[in-house]
Amino acid sequence: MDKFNKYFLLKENEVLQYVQSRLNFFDNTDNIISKEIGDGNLNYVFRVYDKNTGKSIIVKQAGEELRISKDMKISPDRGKIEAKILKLQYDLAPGFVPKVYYYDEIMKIIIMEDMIGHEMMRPYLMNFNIYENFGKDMSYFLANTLLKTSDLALGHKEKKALVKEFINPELCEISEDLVYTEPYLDNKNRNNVFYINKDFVENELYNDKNLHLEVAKLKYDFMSNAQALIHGDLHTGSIFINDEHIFVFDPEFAFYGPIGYDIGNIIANLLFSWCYANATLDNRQEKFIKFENWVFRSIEDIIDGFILHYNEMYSQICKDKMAMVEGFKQYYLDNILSDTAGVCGLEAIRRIVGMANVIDIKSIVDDELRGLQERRIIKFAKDCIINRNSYKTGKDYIDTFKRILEIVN
Ligand code: SR1
Ligand code: MG
Repeated sequence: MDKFNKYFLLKENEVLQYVQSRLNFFDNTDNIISKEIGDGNLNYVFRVYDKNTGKSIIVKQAGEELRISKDMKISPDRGKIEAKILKLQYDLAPGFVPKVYYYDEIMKIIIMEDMIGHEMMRPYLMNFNIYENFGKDMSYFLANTLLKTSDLALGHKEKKALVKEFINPELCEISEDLVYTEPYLDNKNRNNVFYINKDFVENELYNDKNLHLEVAKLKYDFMSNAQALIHGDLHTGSIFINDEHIFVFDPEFAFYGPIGYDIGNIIANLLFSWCYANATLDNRQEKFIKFENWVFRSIEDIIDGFILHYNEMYSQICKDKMAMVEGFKQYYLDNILSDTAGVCGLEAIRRIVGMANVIDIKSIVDDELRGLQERRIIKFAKDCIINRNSYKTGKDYIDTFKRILEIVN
C-alpha cells in the first residue's frame, strides 16, 4: 500500500521516498539529501539533491493552515492552480519559469525543476547584487504572459474557459483583505505599524477618506476586471535570480485579474530594496550609487519595456476587429498603466503597515532610519494611488520618488 495515497504533511526524511515513488528521479539514492528551504508564508518547499552528482529537484507541498498564522486556514488545492499556470507560462515565456514534472492532487505536491545557480531575489538585492538586464527580462515576461492570455490575443470563448479554470477565490480573498482593505481600516486588528509612525499612519492612511475612495475603486477593479491570467504575487520573493537570468515562480495567487497588478507589485518591491540600501550603505559611495542607478533603471526598463512590447505585439496578437478601432489601443494601455501605478502604491503600503511585511524594511536596525524609509514609501505610494492616471512612463515613478525624498523627513 502506497503511504502517499492519503494527504499528510511530508517530513524531510520522507521526501526522497515520495519523489522516487512518483518519478524515480534518482538512479542511485545512496547520497541524497532532502532539506526544507521554504521561507514563504504559505507552503513547504524541499530541495532534494544528490551530493555526488549535484542532480536535484524541488518538492513543494501546500499545507492546510498558513505558516504565517495558524489561525488562517486555506484549501491546499491552491497547488493545482500553481502547477497549471506554470505549465502555461512555460510555453508563453520559455526559460522564465521552472518546468513542472508532476502534480499530485492527493498530497497537494508539485515536483518541479530546481532553479540551480539562482537565489531568491530579495536577499540577492539585500546584498546589493545586480543583474543588469533584469528590467528588460521582466518586461518581456510580463508582456508575454499577460497580453497573450488577455482578450486581445485569445478567442473570447477560449479566454472565458481559462477564467473559469483559474478561479481562485480563497487566495483572492487574502489579497482583497491584506492589500485592499486592512492597511486602510485595520478592521481585523492585525496590522503591524512601526511604533515611530503610529500617528503618521493614523493621519495618512486611516483618516484619509479621499484615499479610501480611490483604494475602494481599485479593489473593485481587482475583483471584477478579468483582464489576463496574472501571477498575483509578483514580489522579489517570487523571483529566483543570478547575474544573468531570472526565474519567476510561486504563482499560487494566480487568477484572471488586472494586468497592472503584476507590474505594480514588482515596481513597489524594487523600491523596498532601494530603502534597504539607502538605510544601510554610505550614500556617497560608489556601491550605493551603482545600486540606486540600477533600481531606478530597472523600474524604467520594466514600465517602458512593457509599453514597447505592447506596441510591437498589439497588431500581431489582436484577433478582435473592434480592438483595431482607432484610439482603442491607447485606451487599453492607459488603463493598464493607471492600474499599475495604483497597485504599486497599494503593494508599497500594505508591506509597510499590513500583516505581511518585508524583510528589506523590517531588518533596518536603526529605528529612526526605518521610520523615515516607511514614511517616504507611504507618501510615494499615496501619490501613485491618487494620481495613478498621470504615471505614463518609468521616469514618472522616478521623478515622483525623488521629489518625495526631498520633502519627507
Ligand atoms: C497570509 S499570506 C500573506 C502574503 O504572503 C503571500 O506571499 C502573499 O503576498 C500574501 O498576501
Ligand atoms: Mg509566495
